[in-house]
Amino acid sequence: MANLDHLIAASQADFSACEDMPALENAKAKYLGKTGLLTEALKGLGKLSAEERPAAGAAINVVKQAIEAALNARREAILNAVQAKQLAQESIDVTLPARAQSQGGLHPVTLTLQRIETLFHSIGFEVATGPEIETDFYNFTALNIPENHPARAMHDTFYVDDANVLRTHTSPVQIHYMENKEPPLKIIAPGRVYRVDSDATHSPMFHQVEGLWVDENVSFANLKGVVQDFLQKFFERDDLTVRFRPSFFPFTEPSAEMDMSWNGGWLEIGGCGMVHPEVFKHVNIDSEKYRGFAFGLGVERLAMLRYGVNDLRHFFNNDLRFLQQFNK
Ligand code: 2U9
Repeated sequence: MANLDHLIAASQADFSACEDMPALENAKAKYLGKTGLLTEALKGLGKLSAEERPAAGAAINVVKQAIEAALNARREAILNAVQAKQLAQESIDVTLPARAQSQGGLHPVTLTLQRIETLFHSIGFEVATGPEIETDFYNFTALNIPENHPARAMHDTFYVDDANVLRTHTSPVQIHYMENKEPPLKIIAPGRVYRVDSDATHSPMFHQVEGLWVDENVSFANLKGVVQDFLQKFFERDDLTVRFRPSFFPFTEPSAEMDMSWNGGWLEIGGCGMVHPEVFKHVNIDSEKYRGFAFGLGVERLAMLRYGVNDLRHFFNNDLRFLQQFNK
C-alpha cells in the first residue's frame, strides 16, 4: 500500500501543473478515471485475502479522498485565476463620457395625419374612427358597391373570412356614423386601409382621409371650397387651385377626380362627389331632405408632396436615417 501514498504527491504535482480546466480534467482522469491509477489499485483488492481486504480498502479510500481534496483545491484556484483575469480585462472606465440618449419622434405619416386633423377641425369637422376589420355590408353593400363590382374581387380585397374584410377605404366609418347620428354631420375619417397591391407607388396598407358633410343645402360648390381651402393651408400656398374631372364612384353621384395645381401643371390628388341616394337609403337618411358631399385623399401622397419624398416605400421601411429627418 506504500506505493499508493506516493500517488497523493504525484497527483498534487500533476494538478499544480494544470493551468486551465480542460488540463485539470485530463489530470483527474489519470487518477480517478475508469482506467485511472487509483481505479486500477481498487481492482487489485480482489487479489487480496478476505482478512487483508478491509484495511487495504480503507487505505485506498484515504488516498482517494486526499486526491479529491487536491483536485478540488486546484479547481478552485484555477477558477479564481480565470475570474481575476476576466475582471482585469473587462474593467469599466467609469470616467468615460456617457453615450448620448437620442429621442424618438413621430412618423411622417402620423405628423401628416395630425396636420390634416388640425386643419379640418379648424373649419368645423369632427374626427371619426372605426374598426379596420369590417363586414362586407359596411365596406361594400352600404356604399352601393354591387356584388359583382371588381373592387370586391380577391385581387383587391384582403378577406379575413367569408364575411369579413380588411377595410379597403375608410368609408365604413361614415356609414357607422350616419347610422348613429342625425344630420347635420361634418366629419373626416382618417386611418389605415388595405388593398392587395404592392409596388413603388402602392402599399398593401396605406392611409386615407375621407371627408363627409351632410346637411340640408350642402352643394358641390361647398365641396370645392373645403378641398381647396384645405390644400392651400396644408401646402401653405395661397395660389394653389383645384380642378375637377368627371369620374365615377358607386357611392357618389355626380363624381369627380380632383387635381391640384403644382409646379405649373396638375397633380391628381383624390376623388369626390355628392353622396349617392342609395347610400343614404342604407343608413335611413332622407335624400329628399338632405344631401352631402364626400371626398377621399391619400395621406402618404400628401406626405410625399409636402416633404419631397420620392418613393412611397420609404414610409414603411423604418430606416432611421429616413425617419430621423422628421424628428426636429
Ligand atoms: C360615404 C359616401 C361617399 C369618399 C370618396 C373618393 C371619392 C376617392 C380615393 C382618393 C385617393 C381613395 O386613397 S385613395 O386611393 N378616394 O376617390 N372617396 S369619393 O366617398 C364617400 C365616402 C363615404 C358614406
